[in-house]
Amino acid sequence: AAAMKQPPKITSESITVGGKTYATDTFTNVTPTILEKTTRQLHLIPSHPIAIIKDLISTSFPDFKHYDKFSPVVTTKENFDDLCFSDDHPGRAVTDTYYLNEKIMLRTHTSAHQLQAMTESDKLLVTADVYRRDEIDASHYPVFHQMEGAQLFDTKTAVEDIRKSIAADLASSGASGSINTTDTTVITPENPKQDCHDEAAMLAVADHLKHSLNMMVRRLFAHEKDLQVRWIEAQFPFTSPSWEMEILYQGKWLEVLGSGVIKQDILKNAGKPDKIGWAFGLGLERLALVLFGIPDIRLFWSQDERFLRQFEPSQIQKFKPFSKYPACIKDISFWSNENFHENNFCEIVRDVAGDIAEDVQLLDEFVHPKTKKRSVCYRINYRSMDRNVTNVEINEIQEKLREEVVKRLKVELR
Ligand code: FA5
Ligand code: MG
Repeated sequence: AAAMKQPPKITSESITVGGKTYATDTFTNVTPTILEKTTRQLHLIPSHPIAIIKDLISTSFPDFKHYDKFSPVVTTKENFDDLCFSDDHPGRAVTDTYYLNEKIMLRTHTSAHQLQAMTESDKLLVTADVYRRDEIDASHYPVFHQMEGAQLFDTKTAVEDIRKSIAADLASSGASGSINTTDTTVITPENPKQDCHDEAAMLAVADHLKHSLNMMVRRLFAHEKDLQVRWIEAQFPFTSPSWEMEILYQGKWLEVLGSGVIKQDILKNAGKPDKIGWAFGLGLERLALVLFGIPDIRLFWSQDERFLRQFEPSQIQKFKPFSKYPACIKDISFWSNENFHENNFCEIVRDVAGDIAEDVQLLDEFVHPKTKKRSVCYRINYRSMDRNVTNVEINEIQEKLREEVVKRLKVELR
């Protein structure tokens, strides 16, 4: 963790992060703005909303080993291959993932540490910052935080062990009826049982997974009298069957986590072929936005005392908005080309403007009738969370953006 605090260095030949140096190549697409985020470690600041949620959730898993200091720099083997991602899985694309080089990347999920943690523990949590190239708006940010959880059981005794464990939990927690889930696990051809699994053991593991996570959200949302939760079928390369949990919040179903029965190949690779288990990965920002009433995901990264001073360790309290500084809006139009990808454009915006870029919207596009060239126009909303931005300053950023867009995307400005 201390190593992660050292400022990253980036040159055309190499990247140094967390005290280690990696050679760059044609895959390299991390930027200084992104690498800087690796030093922040919000989940390790006790009075930060991300860490508060992390601590509250972990009280629902008292005897789990909690790993929260893994480096964000992982191999493509750890992030993808070990988790049964196919070679052509879209998550591997350079448009979606930050690469230091062909084999080294910033983790896109905490599942990248599943295998290592499972070789050591049968009950584990992993909390970490994760990185994904993405669009820009109030609910998307290229860095967010996940908590992974997994629990393994002896295959032979799983059914009996789980029955006892759920009964004990229900007895000690009093009523079980205050959560509204009418869920029985149904196995469908799209969401199958693994051939190697005994059906009764698999169903018991699925029950234990849903039971454990229902208890966790019920604790977290203790103040919501009739919290609505539902489980829907999902698909992940590393679990089968798989589900997502959604909670009803202000009239909308909000996806909170992905989960499922761990692929047996992963347990074999972890040296635990005689175990069966579940895993989940949840988004801490999603829960923090809802529980603290935080309106913009960029606020988590604010260094403004008016934000940071509001929170105390282990306590959920509603965020009190402070006045927003005015926005400055600029448009940019250019002729795009076949290689153009919106995420690459957004990356340049982040790189030249940093957190001042609040929102990027495609305003207009058309194809020239004669030349067949495609023209796009993007509107960028610039606003600081911490101070007033001047028009002069934004004009400079916009000018720099225009230069970089031409240089890096090889497009023609209009
Ligand atoms: C995963 O990342 C899987 N690794 C989860 C998993 C773990 C499944 C173990 C099975 C077993 P997904 O991409 O859906 O799945 O992300 C998981 C959660 O992270 C989401 O439910 C959401 O809460 C959060 N999340 C995903 N994308 C974002 C984003 N752009 N911003 C904030 N939170 C996000
Ligand atoms: Mg998902």
